[in-house]
Amino acid sequence: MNFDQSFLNQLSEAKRIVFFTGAGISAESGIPTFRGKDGIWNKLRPEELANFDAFMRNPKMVWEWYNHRKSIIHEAKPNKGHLAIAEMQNHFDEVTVVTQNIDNLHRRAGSKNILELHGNIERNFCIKCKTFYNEELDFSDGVPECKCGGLIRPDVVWFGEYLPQDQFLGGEKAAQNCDMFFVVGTSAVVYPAAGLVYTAKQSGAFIVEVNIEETDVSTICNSSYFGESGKILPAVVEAIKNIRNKN
Ligand code: BV8
Ligand code: ZN
Repeated sequence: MNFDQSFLNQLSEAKRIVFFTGAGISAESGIPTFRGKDGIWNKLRPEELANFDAFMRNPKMVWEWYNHRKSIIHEAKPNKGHLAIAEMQNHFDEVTVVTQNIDNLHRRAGSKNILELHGNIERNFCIKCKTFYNEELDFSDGVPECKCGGLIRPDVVWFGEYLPQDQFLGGEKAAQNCDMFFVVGTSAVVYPAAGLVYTAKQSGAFIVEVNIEETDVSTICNSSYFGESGKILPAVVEAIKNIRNKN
């Protein structure tokens, strides 16, 4: 992998780095992306299913979509990209993962400092009394119900809903205080998450994109590497190891 010199210089100086990730980092684990050239949901727009009105209109259909995705996620394992990000913790003072993914793969790969902007598919809660249900749910009536009679939904952020404030503020703080900000496997079209790339840029971070194709934020990146994150990120780990060994 040929990295440009300005990128390697930044890598050798950087103390605090952020990985802002999207569905693309989990693609090599077999989890389909939403958009992009191989996005499986290209025909079924996520905006139409991942919203509260769709859930109230047809909770069974929305649950079928989430159960299908859950079964894929349960079978999936962290890939070389997730593992490389976790390994960065051995080489930098502070590594923060700010993810739009709901699949838990960063945690399973061993990353410690993770902010989940769009929730987590493993958690569920009652829309009426807000009780959390993290264990097996009873789908015998099609849609799981709470003891209080309210419908249970997945604890993910749907379109039109606010992001969990602590997670988003943590993401903003990390973006404002990092030396390098990696944008990995995201089309960067969903806001306010995508705004973090601009926050990092305005705060003076060196922005690095890793994606199989150009995105809406490519033009503001200092370095862009086009290819699979499962190949590029391990090469970044090798590069930092080489730098550290020489010093
Ligand atoms: C909000 C969680 C305030 C659940 C998701 C008009 C203009 C601008 C904004 C808006 C607008 N109308 C509405 C909005 C706001 C809206 C929004 O941004 N809409 C856009 C789409 C127009 N945002 C919201 O509603 C947000 N909330 O604004 O609150 C508010 C509140 C009340 C009233 C008013 C305002 C909440 C958004 C949260 C949506 N939740 N998911 C679930 O997953 O079921 S969305 C969904 O998109 C994903 O889950 C993910 O979290 C998010 C981003 O997608 P990506 O991760 O980037 O994935 P994508 O498929 O797009 O891209 C994959 C990339 O990987 C591609 O680039 C591909 O090339 C690359 N790739 C593929 N393979 C690889 C790879 N790269 C590297 N290696 C590979 N191997
Ligand atoms: Zn309840």
